[in-house]
Amino acid sequence: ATIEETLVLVKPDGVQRGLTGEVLRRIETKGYSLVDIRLVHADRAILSAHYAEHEGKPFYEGLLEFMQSGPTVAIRVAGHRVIEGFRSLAGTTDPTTAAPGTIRGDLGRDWDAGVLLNIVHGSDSVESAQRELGIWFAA
Ligand code: DAT
Ligand code: MG
Repeated sequence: ATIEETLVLVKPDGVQRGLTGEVLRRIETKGYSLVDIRLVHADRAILSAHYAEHEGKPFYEGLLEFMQSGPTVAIRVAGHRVIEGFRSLAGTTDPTTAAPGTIRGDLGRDWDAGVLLNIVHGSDSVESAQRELGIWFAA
């Protein structure tokens, strides 16, 4: 079977802008299932685990600081090929050039914040999804 689970985050910019419902609406109208959801004010330990692959990059410290600036909504989402499918709904990383019709393309823009504020995160592989779900939905 190709039913997968992925981690979606509505990042602090999305929560602060009141876009949580809009992101949930897009996930639900696409036909994916919400399995679990929680509001997390992430600390550095969670974020350094989540973003381990980016450690040392120029935007890393700004990214961790921004992600601690307010609550994040973490969502466990299930569906057929949902990992790839949610990445497609989200659009590409830079919200200025993300395609219209996508979450980032429709709702995001560049804010000159030292880090790209792009509203959502979606896991990029089965391995990433399992690893990230363990971080955000740890007991
Ligand atoms: P994605 O979130 O599309 O998977 P990523 O994993 O490469 O992108 O990067 C994680 C986050 O870091 C991304 O959502 C926003 C920020 N970021 C990535 N590349 C950046 C860059 N060149 N400048 C500023 N922020 C960046
Ligand atoms: Mg990524």
